[in-house]
Amino acid sequence: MNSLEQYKDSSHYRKIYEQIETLGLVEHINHLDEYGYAVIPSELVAPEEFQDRLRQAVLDVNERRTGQKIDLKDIETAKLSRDAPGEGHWGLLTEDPVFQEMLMNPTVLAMGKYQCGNSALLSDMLCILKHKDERFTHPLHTDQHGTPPPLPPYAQVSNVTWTLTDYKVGNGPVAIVPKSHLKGRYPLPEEGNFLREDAPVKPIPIEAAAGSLIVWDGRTWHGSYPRENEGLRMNVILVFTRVYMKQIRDFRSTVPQEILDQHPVEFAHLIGANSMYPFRDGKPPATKEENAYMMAAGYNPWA
Ligand SMILES: O=C(O)CCC(=O)C(=O)O
Ligand SMILES: [Fe+2]
Repeated sequence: MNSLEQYKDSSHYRKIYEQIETLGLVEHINHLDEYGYAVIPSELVAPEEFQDRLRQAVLDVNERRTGQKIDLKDIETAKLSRDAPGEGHWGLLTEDPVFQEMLMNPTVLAMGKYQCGNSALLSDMLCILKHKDERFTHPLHTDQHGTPPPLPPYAQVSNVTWTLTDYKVGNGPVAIVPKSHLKGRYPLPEEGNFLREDAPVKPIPIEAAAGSLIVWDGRTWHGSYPRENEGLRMNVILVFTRVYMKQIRDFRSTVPQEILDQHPVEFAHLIGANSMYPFRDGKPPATKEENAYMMAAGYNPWA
């Protein structure tokens, strides 16, 4: 028996699994377990109108941060003004309410929690805009930096990539090595450059229509192909992590109370606003209830 199976007979697992069933995601978690990634079609994610709001919000962030205005109608021909293969913008959560809605999207949360438990944290949220450029951006790596081998039999990080344009060969898609989550280690530097003729490890391009989620395990080896076609590839990436891990972004000291007030308490849990560590004022929390959701994580991978 797989060492994780024994923990499925629990309220923590059932809570997540019921949501997975309700949302029609069972075949996708099965694919994720077997291959280390899954592609979830846009019908199971969000309506077209929401997808357009997201695309516009990404273009607005890019304009605020780079000064380059790109019209939504031009994304199939646009070129970034920067002399690099792409632009990445971290820290999107407070840039636009649409990113907060995206975090609370049931399909996104179900996949993040399936991999990192009910106590999962948002580590950060970023967008990448990529244009035609021959240069290599991402050699093979995992997103679970600093987690030593042998890796545990569950994800410590989950990448939920929301595609905003079509991912296909030529469009600079993500490159994934199927089943590499089972290797239990990070790729070695000499295994990274998968574009070399004699590359020791060859990934496959992951095709997904705009609006899909591409979800992968923090242990999965992946990279990215250069974009050969005109126009932009755009995405928003939500990185989830386990409650005991350090988040990429310090949301606790930076998200204003007025934003927390607009969301259910789950939002505060997700960004770690009420995490036990680091201690507030150097002291443990006053009541056990405050951290019960985090303490539960020590007993079950889905807690
Ligand atoms: O842009 C890509 O295709 C891959 C980016 C990546 O490595 C990641 O999101 O973790
Ligand atoms: Fe990555």
